[in-house]
Amino acid sequence: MRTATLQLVGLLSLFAVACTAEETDDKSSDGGEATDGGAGDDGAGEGSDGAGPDTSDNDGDGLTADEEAELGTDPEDPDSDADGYTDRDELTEGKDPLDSESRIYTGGWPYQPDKASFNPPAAGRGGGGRGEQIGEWVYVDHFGEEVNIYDFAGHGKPIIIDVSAVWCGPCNAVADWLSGGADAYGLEPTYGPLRAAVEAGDVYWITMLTQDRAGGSMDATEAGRWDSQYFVEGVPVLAANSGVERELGIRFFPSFYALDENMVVTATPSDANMFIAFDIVQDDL
Ligand SMILES: [Ca+2]
Ligand SMILES: [Ca+2]
Ligand SMILES: [Ca+2]
Repeated sequence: MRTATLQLVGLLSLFAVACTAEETDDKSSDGGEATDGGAGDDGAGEGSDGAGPDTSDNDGDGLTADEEAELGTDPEDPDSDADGYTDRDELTEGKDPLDSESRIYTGGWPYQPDKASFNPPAAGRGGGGRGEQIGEWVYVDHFGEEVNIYDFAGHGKPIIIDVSAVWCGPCNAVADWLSGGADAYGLEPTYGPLRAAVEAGDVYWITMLTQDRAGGSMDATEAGRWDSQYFVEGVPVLAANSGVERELGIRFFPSFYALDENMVVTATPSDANMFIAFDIVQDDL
């Protein structure tokens, strides 16, 4: 990693002239309402005739054999429609476990049914510093759906949060590299393994765009433009506006944070090395 660090010194001089996160006083942040998933459906499977209730759960999806029989879902498959979400989780979120077009997130982001167990601080109340847990942010993604970032918790995977702005050239350059396009800053020789891990879904990467091309508020349409331009499978582009920017104390764009699966910050960028998060996550792969 020493050579990597040296290479970065060259990179950083490029970034030094880059983007300063202006303290725009943008009040339109759409602070997170904690969506804690609709009313749980634990409806007891109504008596199967004859032999008594079958409460077995062979596929471990949280539904009993009787419940699955009633629903028509597969008692031997936790995800009957193979859309990436378990039968039980789909029911909890009001989705159809027998229709792959009906899913918790159109984008296929991970889902955490027990967000409360992480005791997430309210959005904006996280410390944002190393060792501290970040707040429970809910932002609209490029599909126009609200995404709770605690859905990325508890899957045993590290998370990189990329706080960027549409107007920021270096942000675009890094996104271009991540999507397999041009590599203006020569990141690939050092961070190719990280990029591959993001592509493989072994590292969750969350792009949070805080400002649009003109420094104004983001929306789903703007996020969609970014996603089309820099598409990476499994990477949500969130219209984050300036809320998370304030919580994390961001001073420049792009700013990369590494989080562990408990949403505790393990790396923050510094003036000397904005890619510390990349190093921390990649060294652990
Ligand atoms: Ca099932
Ligand atoms: Ca499913
Ligand atoms: Ca479904």
